[in-house]
Formats: sequence, structure tokens, C-alpha cells
Amino acid sequence: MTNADIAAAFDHIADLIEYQGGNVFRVRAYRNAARTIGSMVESLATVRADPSRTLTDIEGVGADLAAKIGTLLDTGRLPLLDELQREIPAVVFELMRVPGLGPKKVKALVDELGIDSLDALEQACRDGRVQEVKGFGAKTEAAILENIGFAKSPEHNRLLWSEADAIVQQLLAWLRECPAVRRAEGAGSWRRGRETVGDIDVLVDGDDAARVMDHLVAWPECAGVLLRGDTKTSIRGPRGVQVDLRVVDEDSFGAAWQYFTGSKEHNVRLRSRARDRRLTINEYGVFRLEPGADADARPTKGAAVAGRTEEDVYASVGLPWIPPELREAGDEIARAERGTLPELVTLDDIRGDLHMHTTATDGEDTLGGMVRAAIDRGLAYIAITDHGQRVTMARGLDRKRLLKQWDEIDRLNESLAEDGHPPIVVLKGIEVDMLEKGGLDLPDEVLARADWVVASLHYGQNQPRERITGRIIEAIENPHVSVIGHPTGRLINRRPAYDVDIEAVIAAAARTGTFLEINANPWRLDLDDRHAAAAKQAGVKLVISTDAHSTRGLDVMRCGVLQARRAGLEAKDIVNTHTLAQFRKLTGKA
Ligand code: DGT
Ligand code: CA
Ligand code: CA
Ligand code: ZN
Repeated sequence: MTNADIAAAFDHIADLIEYQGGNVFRVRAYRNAARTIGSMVESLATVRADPSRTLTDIEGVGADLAAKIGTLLDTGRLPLLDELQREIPAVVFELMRVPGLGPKKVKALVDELGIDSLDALEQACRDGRVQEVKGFGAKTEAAILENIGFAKSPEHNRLLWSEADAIVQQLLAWLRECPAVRRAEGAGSWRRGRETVGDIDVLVDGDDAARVMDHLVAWPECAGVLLRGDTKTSIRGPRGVQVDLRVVDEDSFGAAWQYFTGSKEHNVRLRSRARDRRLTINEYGVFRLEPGADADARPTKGAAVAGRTEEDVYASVGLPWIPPELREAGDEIARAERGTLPELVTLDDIRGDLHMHTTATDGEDTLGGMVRAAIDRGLAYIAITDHGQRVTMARGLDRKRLLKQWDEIDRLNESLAEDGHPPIVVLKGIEVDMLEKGGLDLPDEVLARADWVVASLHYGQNQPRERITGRIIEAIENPHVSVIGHPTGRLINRRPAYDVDIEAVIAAAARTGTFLEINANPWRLDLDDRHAAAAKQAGVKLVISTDAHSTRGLDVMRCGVLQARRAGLEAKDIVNTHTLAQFRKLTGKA
């Protein structure tokens, strides 16, 4: 079982307990553990196998959950989960995939209307039966009807990149243990850093393909063989994902890696460029076409001009190597040709993290814990941005509690600076809420004293486009607001963005010098690559933030960086790549 499987199992248990109306603290414990485990890079099996460590070292994992992880790792199942699944009809899970339908609402639909499928729910909405159920109304019914389409779409049933990444890392480590494998690499949408991944593509350089395939099939995570050929094998991996493995020889590795990385559209453009040069590109290499030869004929091996490395493949058509994140048939080939490809931001460029929570609101770790974790990750500065008072569910901070937290931060900074070289500087921040009726949930006079203000929209997400857009632009125009948090509110696979005129938001941000966030949480990645590129185009600077709710949550920064790279962003486009001194100049505040 991978971390992703175990996280999914715990999330599932949380859903089921919630569905039964069980203890909220139990639900929260499973959810927290799932979140932590889901964002871990190291596998739980590795942690358990290490005699010097224990599973209970992991945030949010106590003795009980550690034992359950052990059972899952050993047997692939969990008696508690089996029991809950026996008690609760399967349709519940399907219905919970509809955005806006939580366990409580689903239970009402199943109990009151006997809904047994998405189709039945759709019909019940059309018949107007749903709005008759207690707690529902005509508006909710209309929203459900709209969201059923979202839940049904195959577009929203793909793995998150971070989930796919956990599987890819584990698979590559397994393949590299095989003596017949000279080199193993991931390709496809995973390598391009897409926000979701349909199937996983891996490539092996090796002479003995049969032996490599045997090794793949013997992978403990292999749940079945879908297809077995001489050079390609497809299996069913963890979480039901398809894995395509291809074995190629050394001379073709670069060409195959390029080909199977895609995107398909990028490859089409590259091939047409090759044809103009009397060349042909395929997964075996780049070949010279003989005069008069048919461009689609399979050329002979002797005619190969490139194939061993990706660099050679691109060079053969007169281009520098193009980073996989850009291979989406945008303007990357034109820019490569002109020599103006961006120098994409990297994780190493990141010096600060400007959005995170502590136990003062809905975070799991204390201020001190978050600061230590940030130091461990080599950050030079962070901003603590707990929720403002509107977020009552998270015990949002009122003026008094916020000022108390800032005093605590002052003292912390003083003690960190005692020996003259503070390892980190902690900025006094807040995540204010844009109120449903307009305005923010803390007064300007308080915000004026902050080093950094994130403004986010959590409530009233169903308001019409003008209202939502107006609320966000009003926040942008507030001189104390530094950045707009997760500007569209979408949750990948779960909930579409609220109805916002993002172009107007970008224009307002450009006009006022307000920053926009790329929220690095793998469920959010908000702004997405397209909007982030548009923001840059308009002269807006972006902030990549983890929005961490635990120390582990700080590790999702890489997901945000990947999204920024897909947007073609460079270090200079990102606020938190700057030194603290530069950052202070940029904000004119801290
Ligand atoms: P996914 O799996 O839906 O997340 O997206 P990809 O991009 O991983 O797509 P996939 O797995 O179908 O194929 C992997 C790569 O292999 C794709 O990006 C380009 C290459 N490829 C696959 N089939 C074709 C094809 O018919 N023509 C061309 N030119 N390339 C292909
Ligand atoms: Ca794929
Ligand atoms: Ca594939
Ligand atoms: Zn937040």
C-alpha cells in the first residue's frame, strides 16, 4: 500500500464516521492523519522498516492510527473499514463526490428519498423532490443538479499530481532494484507536472525487456496485468491507476523519453518542424528522410541522426532542450527558436512562505512548531496568517487575539535574534475574509499594523459573478491587502471555481500593485497555470504559498512551484524568491 492508498483509506473512514453522525474529533483525527500522510514523500513502509523510528513520530499519528497503518501495510485491508463499508450503502461514496454534498446531506437524500445512484439523484432534482427534503431548498436543488455533471465528468476522476507522484516515486525505486534496469524514468503528464494525471507512463533503458516486465508484474503494488507485449506492459497499480511501462534501448532512450513525455500536441508540432527539415521523429529516434521517400515510412536504423538524449532530439531540429512543463503546444517552440525560453523558477529559489496557520485557528501545530519546521526547510522568512474572525468554524482571530499573537511573534523574533544571526524572520500576518456583504472581517486600523495581509473569499461562494468579482476587487483596492489568497476557490475534482471575472481581478491587481497567490495545496493549485501566466503578462507578481495547516503542509511548496513553472514563471516573477530586504522594498510595508 502506498501513502496515497493509506491516506485515501483514512479519508474514507472519516467520511463514513461523519455519515453515521459519529464523533467529530474522531473524524478530524482521521482527516488530519490522511492529510499528513498524503503529503509525505517518504513511504510509510520505509518509516516502519527503520528500527530507529516509529510511525507515531508522524504528526497526527498516535498509537491507534500507527497500528492501523501497520495492518494496512501488512494486509492491504482494515477491519474497521470493511465493517463501515458493510454498514453503509456504496452509493453514498458516489453521491459524496458531488460538490457541495457532504455526508450529512447525502444521508438525508438516501434516507428520505431512497436515492441509489447519481442518475436517480439527477432525476429527483428534475422532479423537484430534492427541494422538499428538510434542509434543502430550490436553490440547493439547482446547485446539486449543476454539480452532478461535474462529478460525472471523467475530467474530474483523475489522480492529483501529488498522488500520482507518490506512486511514480515508489515504482521508480522498485524498478531501479532490478539488475536488468540501467535507467528508469517517469514520462507523460506526470513529468509535465499537470495538475492531474490520467495514467502513469514509465520508461526503462534495458536489454532484457522480459526480465524488466517480470519485475514490474512482481511489484507488490501491482493489482493486475492489463496487457503484456514485447516492449510494453500495462498494469493496474495503486488506487486503480493504469501504469504503462516501456522498455527501450540506450540509443533510443532520449527519443522515447521525449515521445512519451508528450504532450501529444507538442509532439505533433515537433514532427512537422522535422518534416520541414527532411527529418522524421518517432519514439526510436530522429531519422533523415531519403529524397523522394514517404514521410510516414518507417526509416531504417542506419539513418538515425539522434535518439540517445532529449537534447540531441531537440538539437536535430535546431532547438534547445525544452522543459517538460512547457511542452503543451503553447508558444514554447517559437520561444525556443528565438532563444527566449524562460528560466523557470525552481524550489531552490524559494526563500519564504507567506501563508500558513497555527493552533490559534485551524492549524495542527503551534507557532513555535511551525517556525522550527520552516527553519528546518531552510526558509529565511515566513508569515503567520491565521484566519480572521469571520471564520468562526476555525475560531478565527478577533482584534484582541490577533494583537496577542503578534506580541508573541515579536518576542519570538527577539529571541531568535539574540545571537545576532536569526535563522529566520517571522512576519506578522493575517488571512482576512472578504465578507459576504463586502468589506473585510478586521478593521483597517489593525491591518495597517500587519507586515503581510492575505485576503481570501471563503463565504458566499454562490453569489453572482458581479458580487464575487466586486468583493475581490474591493479587497484588492484596500491599501493594506498584500495578496489575494486562492483567487478562484476551485478544488480540483471536488468543486469548480466560484463565478469570478478573473481578468478583471488581474487588471485590478496590476493597477494597485496587489499580488496574487498560487496556492500550492495540491487540491487547490489556485491560480492555475493559465491564469498565473495571464497575471504575469499583465505585470502582476505572484506569491507561491503552501497555506500549511501543519508542519508537513509546508512540503507542498514543490507542487506550487511546478504550477508556476507550467505558467512559464521565473524567479523574478515570484515575490517569495526575493531576499527579506528585497521583499520589504517590494511590499513597502514590512
Ligand atoms: P494523461 O495520461 O491523460 O494524464 O496524459 P498523457 O499526456 O500522459 O497521455 P498518454 O498517457 O495518453 O500518453 C503519454 C504520452 O505519449 C503523450 O503525452 C504523448 C505520447 N503519445 C501517446 N500516444 C500518442 C499518439 O498517438 N501520438 C503521439 N504523437 N504521441 C502519443
Ligand atoms: Ca499518461
Ligand atoms: Ca499512457
Ligand atoms: Zn489559509
